[in-house]
Amino acid sequence: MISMLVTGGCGFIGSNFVHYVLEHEPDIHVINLDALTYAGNLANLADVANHPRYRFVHGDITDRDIVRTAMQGVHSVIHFAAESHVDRSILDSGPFIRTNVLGTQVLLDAARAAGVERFVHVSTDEVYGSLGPSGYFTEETPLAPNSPYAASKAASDLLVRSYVHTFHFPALITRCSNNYGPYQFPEKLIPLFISNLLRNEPVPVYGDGQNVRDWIHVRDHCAGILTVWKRGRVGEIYNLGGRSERTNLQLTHALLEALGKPKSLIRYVPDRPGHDRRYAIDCSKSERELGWHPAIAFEDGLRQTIDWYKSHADWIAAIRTGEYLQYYQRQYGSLVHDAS
Ligand code: NAD
Ligand code: TDX
Repeated sequence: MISMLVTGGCGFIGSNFVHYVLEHEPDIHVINLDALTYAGNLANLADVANHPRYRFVHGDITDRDIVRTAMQGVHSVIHFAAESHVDRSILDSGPFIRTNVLGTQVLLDAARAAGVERFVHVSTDEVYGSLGPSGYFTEETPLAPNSPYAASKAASDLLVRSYVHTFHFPALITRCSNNYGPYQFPEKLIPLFISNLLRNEPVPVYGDGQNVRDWIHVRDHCAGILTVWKRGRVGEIYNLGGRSERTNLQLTHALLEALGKPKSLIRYVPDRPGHDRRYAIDCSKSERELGWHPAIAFEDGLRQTIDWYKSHADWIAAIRTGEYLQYYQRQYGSLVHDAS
């Protein structure tokens, strides 16, 4: 039995990953270290809370004592824990630097001291900056982060790189494009728009809606991370992407159509400051070297995701209270009143 420490397992991708590992890897015992920030939700893992190969540790990755204790006997670390929302990093970058940079450093030191054999650092294509109408991010693309979130992720990537170089620390880095799927917090485009539309509320499209994102189903991302953990080479970076580019407006129209809602629910709102125009991932290295491929077609994945949100009204309702409403008011202002 291998002991795998997953950080941020109560978030969107982390909880999908924990489910994926418990389903597919009978020889892995998962320890989930999560601080339960606004984005962490125990309900995401309620169905496996008593699983014999799963243990939850409530703690912050910047807390050296908690991390040292959680790291005991751990073979591998899969590091998801982060502040993950670009708009929140524009409102206040402090928590992003603390968790994403300092937290990663604390984890690296503890993992090194504990003799961890493999450390997968889960990063993002946003560290590469923004593309024009053509071209793709490869693993060789220079880092050019444009938001405080992206800068904090790039900083953590560079820290990981330095530990590999300086200490021969056995780390690998994944950089993935935009994920979608079950359990995604409804601040991100797809779950925000679905949950608003289910209540016949308007959806806020930033700028001209022509920004492009490359969408990947979260299960394909989880499979990619596990493949990198199994077969990746230490010190390497692996891009993961879905080969599914859509403008935000194309995506919005697809959501409206799938939910049978009118275009009049679209609201064009002021653009996100520093809004990256286009992301598109070249994931051919991961395909060629590791045999991983994104398998879920975007249309199928989107339909399944819409169905999941439709059938999890309680999960959404439990989130759309207190802190969420305050954030929504701060971020979208009058749209809140527009909705009532
Ligand atoms: P999320 O915001 O849904 O979840 C983050 C989780 O980390 C939460 O459970 C939260 O409680 C936990 N956390 C936050 N700060 C913590 C701390 N100090 N100590 C312990 N736990 C803490 O994020 P997500 O969308 O699931 O993203 C997970 C990772 O994947 C992040 O590192 C993100 O940068 C990366 N990533 C995300 C995407 C995407 O499209 N969402 C794409 C590529 C990479
Ligand atoms: O209300 C909105 N209106 C809107 O037009 C929101 C929330 C977003 N958008 C636009 C901005 C982006 O062009 O939609 C696109 C997607 O936005 P987000 O869902 O906020 O994702 P993005 O900023 O692209 O970053 C995501 O992908 C990379 C994740 O949040 C990151 O954690 C990941 O690293």
